[in-house]
Amino acid sequence: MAIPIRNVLIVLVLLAVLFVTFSIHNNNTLISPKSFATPSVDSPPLPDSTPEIPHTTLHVPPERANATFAILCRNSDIDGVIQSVRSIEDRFNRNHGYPYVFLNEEAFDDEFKRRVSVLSSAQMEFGLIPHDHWYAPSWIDEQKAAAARQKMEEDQVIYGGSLSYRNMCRFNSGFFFRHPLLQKYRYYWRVEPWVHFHCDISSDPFLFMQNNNKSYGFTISMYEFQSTIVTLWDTVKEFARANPKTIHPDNALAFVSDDGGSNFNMCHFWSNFEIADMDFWRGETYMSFFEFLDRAGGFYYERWGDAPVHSIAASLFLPRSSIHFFEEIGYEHPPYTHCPVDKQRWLDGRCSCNPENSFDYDGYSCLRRWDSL
Ligand SMILES: Nc1nc2c(ncn2[C@@H]2O[C@H](COP(=O)(O)OP(=O)(O)OP(=O)(O)O)[C@@H](O)[C@H]2O)c(=O)[nH]1
Ligand SMILES: [Mg+2]
Repeated sequence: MAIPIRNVLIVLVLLAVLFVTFSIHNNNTLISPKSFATPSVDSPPLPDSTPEIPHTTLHVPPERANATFAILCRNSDIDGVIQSVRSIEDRFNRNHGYPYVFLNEEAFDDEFKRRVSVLSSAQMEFGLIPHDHWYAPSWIDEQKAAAARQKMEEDQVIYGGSLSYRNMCRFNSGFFFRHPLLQKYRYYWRVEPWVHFHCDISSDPFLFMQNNNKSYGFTISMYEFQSTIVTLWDTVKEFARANPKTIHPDNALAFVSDDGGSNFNMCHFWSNFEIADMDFWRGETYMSFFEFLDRAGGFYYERWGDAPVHSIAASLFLPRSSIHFFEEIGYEHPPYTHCPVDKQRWLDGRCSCNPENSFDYDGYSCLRRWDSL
């Protein structure tokens, strides 16, 4: 008996409907929420299945010194400050979270604060320098100071004609550690715009200072321009004669003088990098030394730098053992770089500097003298 074509078609349509219904059911099973909740062992991890571990749990080590970064700068230094903060964060502070204090004799603008704050989750404070901590004191004869600036400018002494540079050197010599925002800290790490930290800093230099009784740490040393500190050493000697007890018996005088103190050999620690104990600057000895120098007027009548002032003080008033050379910290303040020369250190620190270009034993460096103490 022949099957009518119409019946065949009806059967085919029924089969097609059954097939489609079955497929939809299966697909629904595949995309069911249950399948999402229990991925098979072999499934790649889903993006939102990774548990959130708080940043702080991962990175902040248990111990931290009472310390901060200290950055003196202007609003116009923003690009250099960003580059320096990025560098120290990458190589050290992202694992530690030490705070920052930015200081300026003019208020930091919102743009500066906004662009700097985004660089680190560490606390950042922005401070205004009190007027009298920045500008020349009343006993400075401005006419005499202006004449000195003009003469030094004519003689092409670096920053010789600049008043703001002098304010900065005096502030760094005697005032930054008295700023209200720095009062709560003991140790500071000075950072300037446009510096580079070239190696991973795996152990905490602040804790090193604290646990080893170090008061002053440096990476680069060099000779000062004689024309900027003509009467500085005579003034230092006057202070030392009047206050002989301030000179430490185990001092590092030989770093700054080759003849037992008659003359300054111009060696100093390059103070754009400093990790130091502010209790030393705040103490009676250094405060009276700074007041003595300040009264003599050389910050304005010459161009005394904070580097020779700090270095002479550290070399005379501290035991040599409390001054530390941070060999492992690759550091560049253009045009000079200290790069670890020890091969293992350089490798372990994943350093981006070339040890062959390290300033350490350059003819203009004072590190050889330091080594021979
Ligand atoms: N707020 C403020 N900061 C200053 C001023 N002059 C210099 N500074 C800061 O003081 C520090 C030293 O100044 P620099 O201009 O870097 O001096 P330098 O390192 O001797 O010279 P450079 O080779 O130009 O870097 C830096 O942190 C500057 O940002 C100023 O007039 N106001
Ligand atoms: Mg600088």
